[in-house]
Amino acid sequence: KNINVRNIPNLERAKEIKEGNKIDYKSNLPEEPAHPQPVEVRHKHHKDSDIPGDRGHGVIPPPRDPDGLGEMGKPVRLANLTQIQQALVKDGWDKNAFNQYVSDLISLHRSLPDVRDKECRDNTYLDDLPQTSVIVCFHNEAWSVLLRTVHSILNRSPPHLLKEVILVDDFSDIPHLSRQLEDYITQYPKVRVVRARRREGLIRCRLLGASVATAPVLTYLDSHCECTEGWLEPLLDRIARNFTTVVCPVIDVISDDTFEYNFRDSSSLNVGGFDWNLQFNWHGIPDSEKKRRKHPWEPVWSPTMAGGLFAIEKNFFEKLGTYDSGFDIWGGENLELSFKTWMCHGTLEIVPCSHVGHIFRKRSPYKWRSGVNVLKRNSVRLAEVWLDDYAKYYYQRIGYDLGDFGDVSSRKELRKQLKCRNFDWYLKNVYPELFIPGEAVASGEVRNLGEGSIICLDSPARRDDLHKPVGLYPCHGQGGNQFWMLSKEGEIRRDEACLDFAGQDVILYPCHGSKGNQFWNYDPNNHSIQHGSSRKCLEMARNKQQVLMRDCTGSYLQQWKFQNYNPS
Ligand code: UD2
Ligand code: MN
Repeated sequence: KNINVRNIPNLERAKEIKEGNKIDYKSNLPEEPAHPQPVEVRHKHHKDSDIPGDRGHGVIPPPRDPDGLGEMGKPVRLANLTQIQQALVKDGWDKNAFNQYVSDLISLHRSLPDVRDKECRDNTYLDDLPQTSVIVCFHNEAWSVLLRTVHSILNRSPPHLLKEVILVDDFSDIPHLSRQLEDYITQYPKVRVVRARRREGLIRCRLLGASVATAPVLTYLDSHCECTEGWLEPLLDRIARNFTTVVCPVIDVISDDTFEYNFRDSSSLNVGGFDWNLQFNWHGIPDSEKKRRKHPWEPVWSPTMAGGLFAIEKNFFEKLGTYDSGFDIWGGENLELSFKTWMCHGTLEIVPCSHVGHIFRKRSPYKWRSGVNVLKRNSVRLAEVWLDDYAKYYYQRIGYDLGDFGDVSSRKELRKQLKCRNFDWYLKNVYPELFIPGEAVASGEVRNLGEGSIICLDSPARRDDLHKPVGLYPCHGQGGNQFWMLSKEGEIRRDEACLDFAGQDVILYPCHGSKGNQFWNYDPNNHSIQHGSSRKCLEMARNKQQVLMRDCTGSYLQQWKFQNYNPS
């Protein structure tokens, strides 16, 4: 077997690999809290060879109409709906946060375009790729969306590489997902349903799936995905070459409204990052990565993963301590696995030859636990265990209110046993692009100094809509939209977004690092904030809502104070 030794941290490990690649990772692991026992649904057993259709995985699908709605990933736009239909459309949106009515009109076996770069079709992969168990967790997923996920896996995975599809039901309470689902999948011997006995949340659900999986590689997908041709082989190939590589497909966008399949070509690929709210985000491939790779279709190193779609060698996942099972419902687990992978001697990659579509929703349609801020609790656990001293930047964002985050001692122990590198190493080597708040010259709110003024610089803009002008709002002392950082380079930043003035409004714009419209000079003596290229000064409008850019006058309307100012 062709093993790439680039990532092997020490001799001992290299020796273990030589001796047959069989490492008993489990024996050095701390005890995990017990996972609830799954209830498994069994079905009649067929031999694989008995079953035609769906690429040898089950019954022959009904003939597909090549001009049918949504075929080839085309958008479905409905017009002239009756009132009843309109009510159904609304109901579908309410229940799922996507247009279920449209999904129900599209074949469960619909065709998709082959979106890969041409080179990907010609690539050859290792002959002896490992098999995989595909694990799909769902909670109250729409029938057509869930089953289209399943059929896209069956249809577009080479039969010899797909060991099984494990559907893990996270205690859904809509009827079609019980008996009807069991009856339906008896036609497909590779598909198994496992049910959680109480609401576990997606993280423990994924662990439940892993605990019953039988293939050496685990592949996780969300329950509203569609796999495209050739998605699986390039993922397994990377793991076969180096079992410490964790791989993600390119995540294409299935429209939540029309179900159009929109793909990203490898020239506009993004990698994953995060900000100090510990929120995942996407950004362009850094120059160092562009240089390291010879072709756009080659795997690209990514500091983090989005979380839902990835493949990992099962033993390596276990070695890394899987997920922190103290994480509830949703969130944080993607960063945990990303940090661990890099810090504990693995590699995280996005594989441009592998494309899987996902329905991105604008809100979460299901119930969360009431009375607890689940995401914050998960993030605090993450910060406590993996961020070392850098945890303070996250704590600053949540007002140092850590809340009850439970016991993390076994996770800290795990990190110690694995001899993982520290977070400082990770930031310097894996994610040097990230702005470190401690390097800011000034931070906090930016308050106007006019007499009796309690007005602060404020921007509600989010990463995906940065174009709203930056404005003013009564100071609230909560950070958030009023939290700013002045960098040594003269940027006024909110994480990766920078205050930018191009002659019109003052807006937030992705930081580009080349000064120009993003260069500001703060003078702590006369309290002016002067813009570099235009030489104008930031001014409070008399309505105390907008900011203006005017010739510098020294007027109190142009006087500002950063909450913390510590030049070094
Ligand atoms: C993203 C990830 C998702 C997960 C999450 C952070 C992608 C494309 N998606 O959010 O996989 O990493 O970030 O935690 O990378 N589910 C359950 N039980 C629950 C809640 C959810 O089984 O209590 C299932 C749900 O049906 C879905 C999956 O978990 O299949 C992910 O949930 P989501 O689709 O709401 O998350 P998403 O895509 O917004
Ligand atoms: Mn999802």
